Amino acid sequence: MIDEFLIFNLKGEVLFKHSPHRLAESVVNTFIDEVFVSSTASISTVDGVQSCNVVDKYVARFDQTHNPDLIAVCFYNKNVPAPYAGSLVQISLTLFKQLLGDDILQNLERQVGVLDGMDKQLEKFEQYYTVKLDELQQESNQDPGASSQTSLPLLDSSKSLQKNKKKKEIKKKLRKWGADGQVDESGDAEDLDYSQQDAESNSRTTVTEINSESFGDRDATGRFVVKDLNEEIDELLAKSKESSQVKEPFAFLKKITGGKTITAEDIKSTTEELQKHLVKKNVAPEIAQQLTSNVEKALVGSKTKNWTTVTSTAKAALTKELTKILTPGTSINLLEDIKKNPKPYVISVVGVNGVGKSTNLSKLAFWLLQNDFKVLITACDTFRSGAVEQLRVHVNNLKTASDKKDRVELFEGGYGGSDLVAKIAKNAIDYAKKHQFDIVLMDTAGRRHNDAQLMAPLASFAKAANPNKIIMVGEALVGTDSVQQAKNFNSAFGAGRNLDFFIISKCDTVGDLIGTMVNMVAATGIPILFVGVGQTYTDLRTLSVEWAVNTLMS
Ligand SMILES: Nc1nc2c(ncn2[C@@H]2O[C@H](COP(=O)(O)OP(=O)(O)OP(=O)(O)O)[C@@H](O)[C@H]2O)c(=O)[nH]1
Ligand SMILES: [Mg+2]
Repeated sequence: MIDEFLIFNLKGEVLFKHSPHRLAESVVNTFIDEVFVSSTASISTVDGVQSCNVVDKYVARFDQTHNPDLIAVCFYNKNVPAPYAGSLVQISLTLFKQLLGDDILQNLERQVGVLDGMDKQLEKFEQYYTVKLDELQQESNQDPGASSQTSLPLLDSSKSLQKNKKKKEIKKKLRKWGADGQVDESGDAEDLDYSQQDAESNSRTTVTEINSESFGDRDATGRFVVKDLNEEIDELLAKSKESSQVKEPFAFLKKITGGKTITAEDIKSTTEELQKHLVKKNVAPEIAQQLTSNVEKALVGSKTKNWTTVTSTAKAALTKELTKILTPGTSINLLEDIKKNPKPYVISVVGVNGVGKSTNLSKLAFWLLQNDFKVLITACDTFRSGAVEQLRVHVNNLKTASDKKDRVELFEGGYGGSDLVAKIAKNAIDYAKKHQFDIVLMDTAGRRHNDAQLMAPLASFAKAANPNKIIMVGEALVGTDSVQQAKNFNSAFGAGRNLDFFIISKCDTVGDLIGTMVNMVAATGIPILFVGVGQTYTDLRTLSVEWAVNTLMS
């Protein structure tokens, strides 16, 4: 049973496609790559038609023709063989060339679309293809042990020719249709009596299985007769047999291996479109520009696989680029790191005002409590009024929500300046050591990233608390400003100390406009630990890079 049949040209344009079963695009791409681009496929020739294995379970039977240069390929699953695939390829390619070849050459000369103005011929080809496929399938069913050779009418030995002629005669008598498109049985009762044939062939040649509209013409008396169709197909095939055959298989296909060398000009409009697309997704213009210029650098001068267009080549390269950026270069296994290090393990959370620092710190605490750690939450936001009380509420909630009353506590020292922050940080660590806390989570005050005076205390805080990890919370809503936010926070902790992770909060509020995460990671190279997806303690998720990239590219 075939999965897909294609006719395409050297530019990789698909001129005809029939997909009885869904075939993954990757199978076709692998075939193109291994046969025409890298030439790594192991190709054999069976009955004059090439054959190779593709992606474990598929077989491709393929053939080519000159003037115009066309390739036909048929894929089937090894486990469900289609012994007629080679014949289908050969016959269909011949018919396609006979019916459309001259017009394709004319269109090439006129430099218009390859199939422009050829609807009728295509329709006709489709009808013929359907007839032939049906015929080949029936023959194969009747004689499952038959090799592909036996199903090569006209192009093959006189023996198979005779055999097929006989079969065709039966069919010719069969397919007669009245003016109303119904089967015309007048005087044809004998023709339609299949009781003499074996039961199997009977079930396959029942006239009602044939759609009168799918092929053929009405004759002068208004009857819709398929035999004309078969005759025309035979004529076309015979005519083609007389014309010269391709002498050196694949000689002309070598053109395909050369591919198209992509120029800056080719790719410019595509990368501009991709840039606009990224900006619409909330990626900052400078990051979008940086990403697409990486795509340009990677592709200009390279050769396209002819199968793919410059646009899809560029899209694939951008997908790769985004995946590379969002995939953490270092381990983000925080639990493992906590276990490896001496207690208490200190984590501080920083970011601009209102982005969700305290909420996401509480989510982290909930997660750590689930992992049986004893957690001390420290109120190092000594600036904003109500910040300490807010954390107190969170700690009380966590005691109830986690059902681990004795495993989480608040350490607080009131309100005051940055000296107080450093003092609270040190005292909290001492307290944690004394009371065997595994982890100290330090909340900090929100601050504007472009206000040097507000940012300055972060360096002294980092020195006093010496956190194992500094996590910046950035909200997905922010957009373009996220680039500068990430850069400024990353460089706020003094020489030799950077951010360790991001938590991107409020991802539940932006739909597919998730460009902020790309901005922050691309600007700093710091990986994303979690994304926040709501306001409750369980609304924390690890980032699926695949999901994020698909969302950005969609
Ligand atoms: N929808 C949604 N809301 C969130 C998320 N994270 C935090 N919030 C909400 O954002 C608001 C601000 O959260 P906070 O945790 O107080 O933010 P903050 O950064 O600590 O604020 P300051 O301490 O004032 O700088 C609250 O209403 C939170 O419920 C999230 O992932 N999704
Ligand atoms: Mg806060």
